[in-house]
Amino acid sequence: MAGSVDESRFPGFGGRRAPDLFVSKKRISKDLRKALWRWMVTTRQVEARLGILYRQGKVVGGLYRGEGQEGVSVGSALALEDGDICGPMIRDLGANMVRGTPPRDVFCQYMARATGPTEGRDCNTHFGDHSKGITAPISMLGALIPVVSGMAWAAQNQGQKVVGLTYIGDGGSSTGDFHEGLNMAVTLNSPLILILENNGWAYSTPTSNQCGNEWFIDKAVGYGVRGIQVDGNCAEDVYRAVKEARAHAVSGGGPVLIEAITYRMNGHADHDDASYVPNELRDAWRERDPITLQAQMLIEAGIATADELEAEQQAIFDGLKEDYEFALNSPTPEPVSATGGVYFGEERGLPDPRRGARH
Ligand SMILES: Cc1ncc(C[n+]2csc(CCOP(=O)(O)OP(=O)(O)O)c2C)c(N)n1
Ligand SMILES: [Mg+2]
Repeated sequence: MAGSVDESRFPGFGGRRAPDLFVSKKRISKDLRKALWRWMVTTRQVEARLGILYRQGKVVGGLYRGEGQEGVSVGSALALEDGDICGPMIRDLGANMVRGTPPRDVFCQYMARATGPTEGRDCNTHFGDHSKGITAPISMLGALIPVVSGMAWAAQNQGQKVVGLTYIGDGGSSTGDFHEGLNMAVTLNSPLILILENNGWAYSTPTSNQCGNEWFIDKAVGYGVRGIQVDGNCAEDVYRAVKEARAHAVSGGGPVLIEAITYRMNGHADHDDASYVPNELRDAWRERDPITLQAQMLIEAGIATADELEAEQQAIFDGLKEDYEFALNSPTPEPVSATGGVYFGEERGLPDPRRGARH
């Protein structure tokens, strides 16, 4: 049995055996190491701007952020290849954007504009684009697992060498759909990669109150699937772990469950002040911010200087202005269009305002 958890690396996760972390020395190109940092910064900044818009009353509905978990969402999505299917959940805006959703669409979506991906029909995370291989999240936790698994299995049956990647939280892994989805995936030998984002909390419920496993990777044994455990705040390790899982799944090895140990740096959503999370725990995790860790690695490797990263961060910040202003200046949908577009190929009640602008 391994020793106990290194509390300085995984604050709050003590009292169990040390995680059996995935380690690989596979080389990652300089460009990719930089891209990991850039996508994490972009994700953080889009969400920060959404936070401001939320407080101004401009966001319609809730705002669920993935702050602190960008290493998981960005690192995993960047490891996918053309044709792969990705089904992000609420903490995975980074994956959604890496797969091709532009920030402008994200702002339009959250402000329920007619110019957004759902044209104002949904107001937060429930959007996707099959042409980019993005499957929209399903609110019922766990329900996306059998869907993405089925899509990946269908693609495999058509001879495609692709995987389906989706995500679940520690809390969501206690649902029936998690069990049924993973069980179905393994019996079908579906090329599914399921990332279990273990951030210690399911809303205000700590892990110890809803699951008896020491680590969630232990569930992989129960279902007979390959399990990989990774430091979710190291985007490069997440990237390597997903590459490894991808190779396993496309070569017919079946599904892989990856437990990414990470932390939720905000409340469940912006309406939750997370007063139940001890401040010292959040502060300790701030020391392991995935963006700071990646920046340190880039600087130490001589890939970028602190000044260069600072300037690039500012450029990303400035670049988003045009996107959220576009959304702010976009119309909300015409009420008469609400009943249109329900069935495939059906005309909408009014001309689609995006068509003129985009097609
Ligand atoms: C089946 C189901 N039960 C409850 C909810 C309400 N709900 C949404 S998110 C959430 C907490 C999820 O926690 P976890 O799975 O750990 O993900 P995290 O929010 O930590 O990323 C709950 C209870 C839901 N959407 N679906
Ligand atoms: Mg959780």
